[in-house]
Amino acid sequence: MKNSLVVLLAILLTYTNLGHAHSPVGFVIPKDGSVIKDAPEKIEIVFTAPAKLIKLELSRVTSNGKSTLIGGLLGSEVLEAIDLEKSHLMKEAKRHVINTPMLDLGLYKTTWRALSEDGHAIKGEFAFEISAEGTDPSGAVAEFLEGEGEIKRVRGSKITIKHGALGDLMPAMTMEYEIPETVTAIDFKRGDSVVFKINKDLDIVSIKTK
Ligand SMILES: [Cu+2]
Repeated sequence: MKNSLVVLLAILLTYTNLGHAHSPVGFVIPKDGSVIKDAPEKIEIVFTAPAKLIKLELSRVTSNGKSTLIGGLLGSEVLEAIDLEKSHLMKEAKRHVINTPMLDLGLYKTTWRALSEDGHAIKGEFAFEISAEGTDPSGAVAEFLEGEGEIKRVRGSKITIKHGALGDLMPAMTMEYEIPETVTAIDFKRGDSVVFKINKDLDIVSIKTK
């Protein structure tokens, strides 16, 4: 347990996002850095705008016997690839759900590459641990994510919101959302404080000014 936590920490220090402000990722499940008790049945990567996954690797991180914090930082961990179906690749979507085979206890690292709508290559990694002592949820805890924010821009049917953390999944960030048909864009303007709710496809299901 202690050893794997050290490795997990090392991985997190190495791979954690450098900042969330312009992150192409809304959230991942299991959450980066989470220690969960039950093996997840699927992995989810949810982008803030449609993107095509072009590569996804899930690996179990095993100790090479001399793994230390420094060893981890130098990348001396041994990776054992987990076979994943390939059907999720090359589909343009915000939300990507990938079924996982039965996963044993252990530390896992997910590495992905994707192409954004405008053709930019984006990539990222996240890690989680399945442990008998885990207490984090292995899936999403709620169907909707709620939060508060400030409107930065309204453009056609799109609205850019600088928001705080949404639920326990999405960190604070500024991102663009589609305004649902049931809401009139006219009702919103730059600078408005709003409370809103999104589903896991990152569609706004309700929004109102505070
Ligand atoms: Cu967001």
